[in-house]
Amino acid sequence: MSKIRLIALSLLAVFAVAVAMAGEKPKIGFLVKQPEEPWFQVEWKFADKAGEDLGFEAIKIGTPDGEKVLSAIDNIAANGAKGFVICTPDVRLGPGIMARARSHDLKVVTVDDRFIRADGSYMEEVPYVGMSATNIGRQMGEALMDEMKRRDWPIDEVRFMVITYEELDTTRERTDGAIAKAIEMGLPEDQVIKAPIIGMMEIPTSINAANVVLTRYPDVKYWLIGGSNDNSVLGAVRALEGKNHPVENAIAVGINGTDCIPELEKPNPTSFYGSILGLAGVEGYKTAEMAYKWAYLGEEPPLDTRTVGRLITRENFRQVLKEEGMD
Ligand code: FCA
Repeated sequence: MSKIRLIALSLLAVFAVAVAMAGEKPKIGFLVKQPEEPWFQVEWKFADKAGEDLGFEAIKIGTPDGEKVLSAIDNIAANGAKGFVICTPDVRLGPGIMARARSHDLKVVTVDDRFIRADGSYMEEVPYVGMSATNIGRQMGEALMDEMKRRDWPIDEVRFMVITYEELDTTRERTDGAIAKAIEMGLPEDQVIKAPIIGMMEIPTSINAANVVLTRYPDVKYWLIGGSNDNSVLGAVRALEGKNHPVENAIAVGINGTDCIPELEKPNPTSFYGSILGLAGVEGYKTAEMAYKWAYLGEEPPLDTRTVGRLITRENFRQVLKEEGMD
């Protein structure tokens, strides 16, 4: 073989390896339980942003049940991913998810909903990023009570309906925090009425939960409404509308701040006063970055990272979303 041909061939080989390597972009999965919920869409958007900044690809898969989670894990492993972020559809799937991840040697970072073991204890060994739930709940309670006081409602004619989802620790801590804060700020404890959601946390299930309470308490004049997230609270607002409750005689505050934007944009105010905006963008970016750096660079993430919230209302939401880079 001529020298020139040999050099040409080896250059070609080097080129081929370079092309193959360039094609093998690092990959991580990003699995979420409710892909239709804007909260999770924001997380995905910012996971992509982290990928652009740091040079990896986020494979985004909606996984509304356990079977879908397991097949998604197999899928991303077959696609060459070395780790994933997950908001699980059921926290009790934690041990099973970890076993499947281990079988493919994948690193796992959890977001929003923390894995629990069969005995209900947290799987603290699995890195977690989520809301500072009690504090965010307390902010919701405070916003409701502040606005109630501003409107000068007679306290004995007020009831606080709380749309709960107590199966999930993060949402139970939020509603417990809201109730505790409202009581601290002067609401009598026996004026708190819980409305538990049966099934998934969605607007229709929340309408049902609220309707049970509204049917039992048809004569309440003033309602404060809080709940586990925006959709829980939006459902209760729709239920009040269904009963023709005067819009100005209810104050509703949600949590997430991502799923209520169309509500705040409505030309005529509804009873939905505001929401505690959580940092979906930061959570999406951070968890994707953590999974990537752990799986590809060997950097272990912290085990427990908490994010804060901020009240948004019709008056300030555009400005706050801009400040948080979420507009
Ligand atoms: C849970 C809720 C979501 C969001 C998230 C931070 O997963 O279901 O709506 O509030 O926590």
